[in-house]
Amino acid sequence: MYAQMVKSTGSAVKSLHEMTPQERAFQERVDAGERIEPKEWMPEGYRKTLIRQIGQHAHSEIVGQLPEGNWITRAPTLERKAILLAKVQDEAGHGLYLYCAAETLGVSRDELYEALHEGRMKYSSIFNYPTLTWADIGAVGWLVDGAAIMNQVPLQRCSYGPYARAMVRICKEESFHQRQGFDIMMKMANGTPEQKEMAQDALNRFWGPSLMMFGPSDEHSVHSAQSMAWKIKMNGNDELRQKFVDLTAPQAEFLGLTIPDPDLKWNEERGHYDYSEPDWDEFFEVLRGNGPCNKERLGARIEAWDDGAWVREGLMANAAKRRPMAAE
Ligand code: FAQ
Repeated sequence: MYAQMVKSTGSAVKSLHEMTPQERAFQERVDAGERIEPKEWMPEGYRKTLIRQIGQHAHSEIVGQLPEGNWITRAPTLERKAILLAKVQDEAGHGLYLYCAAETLGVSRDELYEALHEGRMKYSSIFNYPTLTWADIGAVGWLVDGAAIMNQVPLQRCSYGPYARAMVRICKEESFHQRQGFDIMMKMANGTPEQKEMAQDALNRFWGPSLMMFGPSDEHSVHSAQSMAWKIKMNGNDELRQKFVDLTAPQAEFLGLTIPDPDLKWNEERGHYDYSEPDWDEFFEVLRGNGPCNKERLGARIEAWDDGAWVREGLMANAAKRRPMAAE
């Protein structure tokens, strides 16, 4: 179903001596840790890779509102409802900063939406899973926001200024999101046996899909090498996945919950947890549009876009009416 909107790269990473003088000067700036700003020269592949990654990131924030929005009307207390509402609004804000960052690269927000709606751009696989119980909202905050932070904290140092700056604010808010999720899990895990069972069930269903958020293993990651050379990505997918497992395993233990992986155990020699790979066939099926909620999620975004047509048309008509007045 998905084909990339823009073919960002496809060839191997060029060494410095294979580059044109302009490309070399650019790479040297990146290597020196300088920030690249919108009006500066950049290789076309760099620009396209950023549009792809920032655009997909923005779409993930917006689509990511849907599984949580599902529970706003059913949150168990007024306080939980207010917190969840604030979190879902934060995600909308994150999407908007990211669309703005993408726009600095010469693509319009409408073009990005169109690519999403036509299946030419992706959003994170995790949002194609349903949130069946209140404990799932805890698991999303704890695991999904936890994985998102692990990936996004290093991006605050990425080479493209507008993306790096957007990440600073986003990361601050994501860490609040992660803590609210963990707090829900604490309540559930220390509640009645039925509540603890719900918490365990949510962990069972969200563990594998959370590991998939980091992308395919390094050997199957098409973009990592070039993106890391350009500091659009600061780490490989497997490195961040391992960090996430190392951080989360003791948290699960603290909650008294069991990560659904019989092979998960501390490896003294490596100084890391050993763990099982998630089901990569399932991951690629979800990417092909065949996850449990792909059609529902995309359908909801398209419906929202169509429902908003009258607002956009009204605003355009008003702007057109005012233009001759402004010229007078
Ligand atoms: N889902 O070569 P790589 C959040 C695609 S924000 C779907 O390794 P790359 C906040 C990839 O696009 C979550 N597609 O790719 C929140 C590529 O396909 P393409 C989003 C995936 O870009 C919380 C192909 O596979 N975060 O959760 C996924 O170097 C709670 C080959 O993969 C970001 O976007 C996936 N999981 O590395 C909101 C962070 N993984 O484009 C609401 C920024 C891979 O060629 C509630 N993005 N693919 O057609 C990144 O760091 C990177 O883009 C990766 C993928 C690491 C996601």
